[in-house]
Amino acid sequence: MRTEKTACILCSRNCGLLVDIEDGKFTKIRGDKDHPLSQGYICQKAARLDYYQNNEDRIEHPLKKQADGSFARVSWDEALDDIARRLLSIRKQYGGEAFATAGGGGQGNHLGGAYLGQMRAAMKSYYNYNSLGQEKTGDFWVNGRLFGSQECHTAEDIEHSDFIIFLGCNPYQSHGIPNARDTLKEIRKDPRRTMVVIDPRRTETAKAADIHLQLKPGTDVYLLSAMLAIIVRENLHDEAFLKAHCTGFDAVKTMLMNVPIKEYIAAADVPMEDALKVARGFAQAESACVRADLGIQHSNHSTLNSYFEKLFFLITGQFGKKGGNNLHDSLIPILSHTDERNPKFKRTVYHNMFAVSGILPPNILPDEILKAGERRIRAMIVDSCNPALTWPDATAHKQAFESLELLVVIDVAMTETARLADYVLPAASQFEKWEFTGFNMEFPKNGFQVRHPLFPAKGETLIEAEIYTRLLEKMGELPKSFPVLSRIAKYEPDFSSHAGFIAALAATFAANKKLIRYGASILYRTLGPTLENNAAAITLLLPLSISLAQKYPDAVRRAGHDGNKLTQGVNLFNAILKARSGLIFSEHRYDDVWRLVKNPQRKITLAIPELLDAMDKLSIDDLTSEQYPFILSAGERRSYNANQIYRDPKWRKIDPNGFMRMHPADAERLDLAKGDRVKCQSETGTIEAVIEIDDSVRTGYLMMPHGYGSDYQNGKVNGPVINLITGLDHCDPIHRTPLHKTIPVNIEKLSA
Ligand SMILES: Nc1nc2c(c(=O)[nH]1)N[C@H]1C(S)=C(S)[C@@H](COP(=O)(O)OP(=O)(O)OC[C@H]3O[C@@H](n4cnc5c(=O)[nH]c(N)nc54)[C@H](O)[C@@H]3O)O[C@H]1N2
Ligand SMILES: Nc1nc2c(c(=O)[nH]1)N[C@H]1C(S)=C(S)[C@@H](COP(=O)(O)OP(=O)(O)OC[C@H]3O[C@@H](n4cnc5c(=O)[nH]c(N)nc54)[C@H](O)[C@@H]3O)O[C@H]1N2
Ligand code: SF4
Ligand SMILES: [Mo]
Repeated sequence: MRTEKTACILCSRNCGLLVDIEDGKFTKIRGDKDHPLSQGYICQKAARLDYYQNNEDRIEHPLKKQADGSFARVSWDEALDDIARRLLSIRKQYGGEAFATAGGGGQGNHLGGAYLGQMRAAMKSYYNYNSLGQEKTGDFWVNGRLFGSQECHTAEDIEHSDFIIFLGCNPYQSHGIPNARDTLKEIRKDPRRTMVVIDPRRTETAKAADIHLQLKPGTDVYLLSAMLAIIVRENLHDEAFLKAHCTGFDAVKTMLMNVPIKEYIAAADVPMEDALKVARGFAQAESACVRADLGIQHSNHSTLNSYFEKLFFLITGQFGKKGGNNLHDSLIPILSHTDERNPKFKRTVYHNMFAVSGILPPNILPDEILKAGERRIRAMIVDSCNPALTWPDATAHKQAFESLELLVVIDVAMTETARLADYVLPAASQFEKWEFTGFNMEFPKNGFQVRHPLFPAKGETLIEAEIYTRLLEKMGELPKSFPVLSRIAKYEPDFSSHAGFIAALAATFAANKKLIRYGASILYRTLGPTLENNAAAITLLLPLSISLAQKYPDAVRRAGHDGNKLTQGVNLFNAILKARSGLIFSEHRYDDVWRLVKNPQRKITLAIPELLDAMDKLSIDDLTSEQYPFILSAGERRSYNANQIYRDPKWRKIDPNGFMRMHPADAERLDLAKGDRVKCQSETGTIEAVIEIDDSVRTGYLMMPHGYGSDYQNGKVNGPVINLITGLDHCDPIHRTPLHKTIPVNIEKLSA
C-alpha cells in the first residue's frame, strides 16, 4: 500500500486528494490538507474514483470499425498510418473546412487539448467544437464586449463578500466555488453576511439562504432588469465608479428607465418586497458579488441574462475590490479572443456561425455535417468528450457522426460516441499520466496543480501528447527528430534558466515559422525527455510559466516565486513540477484588476448594442402551450451525477433512475405517485422517467438530472438519455447556447 497526492477530476474545483493505492486500485480517498485551495475539502463523489480508474468499459487497445460494425484490435502503427493517410487525402481534396475537432478536455484534463489544437493547425481547420460552447460562450461573448477581450473572465470573491447572490447555481451540489458546503455554512452562520439565491427550486443552497427568490423558470431577464432598474431609479448606482471606470452608462440607464418594473417582477412571480430588498441590499453592501451558472446560461435569454448578471456588479461598483466580482489571470489560457466583428475570423458554412473564444457551439454541428453540401465537415477527432450523449439532440448528433467519412475518438472508455467511430484510440487515464486542468480562475490568489501518474498505463494505452505527436509525424507535418534542440536540452549547463534551449527553440521557429504551431509537440520531443519521471507532456508549462511571470512579475513574486527576467518563470515552472499538492502561482492586489481589462484606457464598455436592441424588443413570453404544458429542466446536478465521467452505474449510492422531480399538486392532477413511470415528450423526442414527488420545485416545473443514460458494457441503458429531448434550435440567438433548463414538455402516465 502506498499513499499519494493527486486531485479529483470530477468537477472544476479539482480538490486536492490524498489517496491510498493497493494492487492497482484506490483503496481510500480523502482530502489533501496541504492543497492551497481546497485545504482538505472533498465531497461524496470523489471517494468513488476507482469506478473511473477501473471499470469494464476501459479500452486498452486501438480499435478499428469493421464492415459488420464490430471493432477489431489493430496496432498503433496500423491505426495512425491509416488515419494520417485519410486526413491528408481529405485535406487535399476538400481543404481545412472538411475537418473539425470536438472536446479536448474535461473536468480534470486539459493537457490533451493543447496537442489536439495542433491537429486543427495541421488540417488548416478553425472548427473547434467544445462543451464550453454549449454553456459558457454567451458569457464569454459578453465579457469580450464589456472588457475588450473574450479572454477576460469574471471571478467572485465570495470568501470576503458581505452580500452574495447565487444566481441560477446550486453550489451545495455542483460546487464551482471554493469548498462549497463549508463556505455556505460559514456565510449562513455569520449574521453580518447576506446570502440570496435566485432559483426556481428550493435547492439545498436556497435552504441555507437569507432570501430565496423562487422565480418562474426562464424569467431571470425580467427579474434582473427590474432589479437593475430599481437600483438606477433609487440612485443606488455608483456614480463615481461609473465615471472613473466605465463608458456607455447613459445608454444602459435609458434602457433601464424603460423597464416596467412591476410588470417584470410579476412575470418572474416573486414578491416585490424581496426584489427590493435584494436590489437595495446588493447596491448598499460594503462588498457584494454574484456567482452565476447554468440556471441563467441554460435558460431563456441566456446571453442577456449574463449581461444583466454583470451589470449588477458593474453599475453598483462592486467590481475590482475585495469581496466583489473581479477578473483573474490564468496560467493555462483556455480562452482566446476571436471577435466576430473582425473578418479575419471565419464563419461556418451552413449557419454562418462565428467562434467565441475560439469555440463553436455544438448546437450547429449536426447541420454543418449533414446540411452544408460539398463544403460539409467530413472528418472529426473527438477527444475527452462524449457528444453523442452530452450534446443537444442526441439523435441528430448520432446521425451526423455516422455520416462522416472519418471519425476518430480518443477516450479512456468505450463511450456512446466511440461506438460510432471508425477508430477508437485508447488514452491512458487521468491517473496514469501527467495532467492538469485549465480551471485556474481565482482572484486575487490563483492556484494550479500538476498531477503525476499514480498507476502504470493500462494495456497499450498512450498519453494524448504521444498520440497526436505520432500522428503529426506520420502526416509529415513534423520532423521525427530535432537533433540540435534535443542535444542542447540534454546538455545545457544552466538548468535554472533553460536560456540556451529557449534561444535555440526561437532560432528553430525563426528558420521555419510553420513549426510554431507545433510548439507543444516539439517541446514534448526535445526538452520533454530531460524532465524527471516521464513528465515530457507537461513541458509546455515552461513557456506558459515564463509568459505569466513576464506579464505579472510582482504577483508571481508575492506568491513566492522569485527570480530575474530570465529565471522567474523557469523557477515557477520548477516549483510547479515539485508541488505535489499544487501551489499558488500569483497573488494580486485588488486594483490589479484594471490591468486585466483589455479595453483602451482600461475602461469597461457598458453599452452592448446588440443586447440593448434585444432588450428593446423584449416581451413577456409564455413558454408553455396546450401541447406542452410543463417546463422541464433537463440537466440538474445532484449527489450522484458527474457529467459522463463515471460509466459503471454501480458508482451511484442512490437515485439509479435519475428521477424526475414533480410538485405534489401536479402529481395529484395527473394521478401520479412516487415511482410511477411517465412518458416525457418534447418537440424533439421522447424519454421515460420515474417520478419523485417533491415540493421544492414550482408547480408546472419538472427537473431531471444530466449525466445518466450511458449504456455500460453495451448493455442496459442506465437512466434517462436526457439529450434525446433537447433540440438544436431551442437555443439563444447570439451563440446558440442550448436552453436546457426551459424545455416545454408533455407528461403522460405509462401503465405499469
Ligand atoms: N454533482 C455534480 N456537480 C457538477 C456537475 C455534475 O455533473 N454533477 N457538473 C459540473 C458542470 S460541467 C457544470 S457546468 C456545473 C453546473 O453547475 P450549476 O449550474 O450550479 O448546476 P445545475 O444543477 O445544472 O443548475 C443550477 C440551478 O439552476 C436552477 N435553474 C433552473 N432553471 C432556472 C432559471 O430559469 N433561472 C434560474 N435563476 N435558475 C434556474 C436549477 O434549479 C439549479 O438549482 O456543475 C459542475 N458540478
Ligand atoms: N441536457 C443536458 N446536457 C448537458 C448538460 C445539461 O445540463 N443538460 N450539461 C452540459 C455540460 S455543462 C457539460 S460541461 C457537458 C459535459 O459533457 P462532455 O464534455 O461530453 O464531458 P464528460 O461527460 O465529462 O465526458 C468526458 C469524456 O472524457 C473521457 N475521459 C476521461 N478521462 C479522459 C482522459 O484522460 N483522456 C481522454 N481522451 N478522455 C478521457 C470520459 O470517458 C468521457 O467520455 O455536458 C453537457 N450536456
Ligand atoms: S467533485 Fe468537485 S467538489 Fe467534489 S471532491 Fe471532486 S473536485 Fe471537489
Ligand atoms: Mo459544464
